[in-house]
Amino acid sequence: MTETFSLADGDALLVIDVQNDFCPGGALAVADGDAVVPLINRLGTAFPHVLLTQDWHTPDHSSFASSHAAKQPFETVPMPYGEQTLWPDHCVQGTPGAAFHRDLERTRAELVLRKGFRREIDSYSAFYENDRKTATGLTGYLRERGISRVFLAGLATDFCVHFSAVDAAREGFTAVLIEDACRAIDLAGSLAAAKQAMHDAGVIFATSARI
Ligand code: VGL
Ligand code: ZN
Repeated sequence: MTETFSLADGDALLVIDVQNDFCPGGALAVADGDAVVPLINRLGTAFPHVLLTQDWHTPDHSSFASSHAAKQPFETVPMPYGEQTLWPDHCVQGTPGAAFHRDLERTRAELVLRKGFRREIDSYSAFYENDRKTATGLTGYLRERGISRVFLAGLATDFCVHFSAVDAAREGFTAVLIEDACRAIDLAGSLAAAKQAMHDAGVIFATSARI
């Protein structure tokens, strides 16, 4: 049975990384990534709060394979904070690839949260950087604005959406993944692992038609 949701004042739509580089033609294109845009635009009209995140890396970011000698994208390297997957250069600050998809409705967005902007550390989650300790401030923002339930949509299901959803639940928010409004990279089973981790963290799985 799929749950139906009625929205209230404390509900926010958290739109993760709907940027050109994650859409077809982009540097780290997610298959069918742009298909989330009309769904998110429709959902955005129904929510009292809409928040966007933007992956926002320095040109020499340590999560880029190009910053490491003899490393290829999708290999991993040990970092002081743990194992880091290396990516093609993407979402470089101020470039067209880092811009939001042109059709993404953002007029009503009350917050644009940038992440991954420090060279030494990546940030998949909208709440904590990849050391899992450095806070972005989003928890405080949500609490101070009286938001208690966070619905997540965007790119990519198995990385930034996944880590954001798990952290939202850990921070004590009700976290709802809008599955059909997300698309995955699916690197070596990462989608199945992400779904398991979200399930284990208590994230609720939903579809946009029920909201
Ligand atoms: C993402 C890999 C690298 C994402 C961001 O938005 O899921 N994935 N940077
Ligand atoms: Zn990134």
